[in-house]
Amino acid sequence: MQPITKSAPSEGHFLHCGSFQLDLNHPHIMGIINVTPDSFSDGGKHLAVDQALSHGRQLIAEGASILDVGGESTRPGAEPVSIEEELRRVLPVVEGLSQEGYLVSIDTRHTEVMAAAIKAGAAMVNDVNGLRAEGALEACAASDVAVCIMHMQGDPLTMQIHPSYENVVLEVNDFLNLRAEAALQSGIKANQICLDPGFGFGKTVQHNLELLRGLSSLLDLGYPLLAGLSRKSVLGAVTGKGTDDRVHSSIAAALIAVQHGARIVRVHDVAATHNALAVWSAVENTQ
Ligand code: HH2
Repeated sequence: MQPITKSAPSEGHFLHCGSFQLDLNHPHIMGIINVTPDSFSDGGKHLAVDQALSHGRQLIAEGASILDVGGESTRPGAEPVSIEEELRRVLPVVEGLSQEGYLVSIDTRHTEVMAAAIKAGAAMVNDVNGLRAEGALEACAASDVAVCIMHMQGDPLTMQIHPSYENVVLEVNDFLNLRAEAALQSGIKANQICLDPGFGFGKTVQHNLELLRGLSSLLDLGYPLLAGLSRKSVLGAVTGKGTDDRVHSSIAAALIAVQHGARIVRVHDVAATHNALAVWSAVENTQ
């Protein structure tokens, strides 16, 4: 895997993220920093600012290209937090890690948090709600950050009650297509957009497996794909393991996602994923 560069590329395929260019000829790891008391697998571990900062440095040392900072759990059934509380949790972490020169992504559904995080140095906005909140598209278009547009059926409080689709891959495809179009209309450039099918967000185990199997068909939309399967319940359903015992299945899922076209994988276990992708890259590059 190649490190990210800070200079504009002359050729190739890049995701433009503020002053960073992510080289999409190689898969990248987005390391997760949940500054929350209640995230499903690492809640409470990185609540203090200095803990979150040192976790971020460690994830970079282990091979992450992007640090995804979130202050609101979106696990199924999670209660929303106030904007003030979310800002209080994420802003010092976004600012600190950006100032250290890292590519920081803000994981939020809220326009106010997006705008404040961009001001604090975030180079990517990762929105599980697909930039559908009022003003979200405009807040992102006002800068040159990258955006990750994710599919979710329903909202975190209720999304796992009765997820239903006629054809999950087609419906996710159509949603992402419409949202990417809306992003372009708002002034966000095509080379700033990546798309995510939203594993676990309003999907049954079967829906998640179908989506992973059909992931490469989403490449036809013409944008890089991000996949987040790390430690998710679909892996628990397949292996029978609890959240803390899903590292191996998460590595398998990340590898399958990359094999099926994902260029960014959002993970908790960066070192292990980095090793797995190094093997994948070595095989791909010796063809
Ligand atoms: N999954 C989670 C949060 N943000 N963003 C993207 N783009 N894709 C995902 O699949 C995704 C995401 C949920 O995982 P996590 O952050 O570990 O848990 P929690 O929401 O409980 O904080």
